[in-house]
Amino acid sequence: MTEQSKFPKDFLWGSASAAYQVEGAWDEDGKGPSVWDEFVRIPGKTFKGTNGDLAVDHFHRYQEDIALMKEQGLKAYRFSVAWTRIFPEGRGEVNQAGLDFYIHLVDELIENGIEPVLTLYHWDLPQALQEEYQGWESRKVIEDFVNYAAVLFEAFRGKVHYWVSLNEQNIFIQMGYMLALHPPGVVDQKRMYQANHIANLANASVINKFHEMQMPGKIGPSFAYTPNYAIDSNPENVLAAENAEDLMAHYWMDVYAWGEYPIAIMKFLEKQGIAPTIEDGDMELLRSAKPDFMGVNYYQTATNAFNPIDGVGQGKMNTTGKKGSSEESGVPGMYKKVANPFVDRTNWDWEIDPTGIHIALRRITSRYRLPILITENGLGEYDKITADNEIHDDYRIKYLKDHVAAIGDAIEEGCDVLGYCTWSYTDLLSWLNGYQKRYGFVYVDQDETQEGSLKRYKKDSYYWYQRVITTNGANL
Ligand code: BGP
Repeated sequence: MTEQSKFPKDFLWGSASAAYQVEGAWDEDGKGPSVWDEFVRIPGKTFKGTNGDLAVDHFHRYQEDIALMKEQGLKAYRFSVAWTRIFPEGRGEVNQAGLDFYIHLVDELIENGIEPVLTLYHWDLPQALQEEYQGWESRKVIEDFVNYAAVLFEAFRGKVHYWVSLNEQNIFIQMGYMLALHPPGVVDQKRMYQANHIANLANASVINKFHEMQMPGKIGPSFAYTPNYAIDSNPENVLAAENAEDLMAHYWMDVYAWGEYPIAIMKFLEKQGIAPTIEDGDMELLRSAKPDFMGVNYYQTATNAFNPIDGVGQGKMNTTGKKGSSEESGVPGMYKKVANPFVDRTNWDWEIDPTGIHIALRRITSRYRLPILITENGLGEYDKITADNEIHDDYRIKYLKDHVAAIGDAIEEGCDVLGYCTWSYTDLLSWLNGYQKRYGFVYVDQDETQEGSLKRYKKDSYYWYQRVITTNGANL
């Protein structure tokens, strides 16, 4: 028996990627180097030294990939533009050959009835801007980012209706300036909060530019939201969860939606001398920018407990896929992360919690009253290809099915969800985890040797999503 669909008629059933993770062709057609092109060459930074020089060669195979999307019935494809294809040095003359790649990509999507969702920035900052003025640490980046975005706005006016400003600012800033796991590989919280403030100003400026240019369509940031729970009802643990939610979520989403930093967190940062310097006019700018939706990348929840001022700090992440290898982690005086006894974990120790996306959608709806575009959700796992070139990823189907069901429930309760992009469409390069952590509907023969045939194979989840799309989510 087919159930009734809980999803709106024009719901965007989509899937996502990012330039550096799929394109390859890292120096073709005049493309300049990005900070990732440099960072991956530092020994020990990525799993088995993988890089995106070739990735899954989407740059040369986008037509084949789009044909697979079309056959599957995909309604939307989220991709990012590599800034250094448009401006090899970050600014100056437009590199027409680089822009042409995206013009062809967008045209091909539209011809195949797929709505393009364009991410302006998915972490591949021009290396030239990093060298010239330290990238996100200088206010000069604001003008360069707006200028770059405006070129894309004009090029795709009327063709692209959904735009993502910054992808996971919370991740690239924290990984880049606190954990040194992403470029520029810095460990300095003062610099981190300053760079983050400047990224907020850049995000607000781009959103304002989009609206000033009267672009037809919608723009918003994509936030990596990990809803926080308390381990139990011990008030100290509940307060720790509140701290985590304020420090790790509201510190970004409140700025996007309202142009305000959470009060308790600003006090906390000021006490430690690491609060950002806020200049005249900054808060007015942040308040003036109104995103049309909140983009949400949801993978997991976090469970928290009390952490004393001399308690645990940052622990090591699991980037090897060896279950249980991640270390305890927290912010002294605020919270520490503990294992949730009620959920399962992936081999990379990410907690699997479909109810968490329901909670995420409810919280965002109640707090910000904004439409939500789910810009990423998915399961990174080892996949095995059989002798007949089949991939039986029933674990991924289960993960996605449970999350889609939870989204349906949130929609029924009144959350305005515009669409759902799984991460990812094809298998691709995971920044720190190489190729063995796979996410796609489409298996790509590529691995850490980076010598795979690059052939594409449909996984079982490909056919599952095809059915979901055909029934508009009624048949999961
Ligand atoms: C998000 C990023 C993606 C993607 C995904 C999966 O944070 O926006 O680019 O990589 O997470 O993460 P990972 O590759 O670390 O498993």
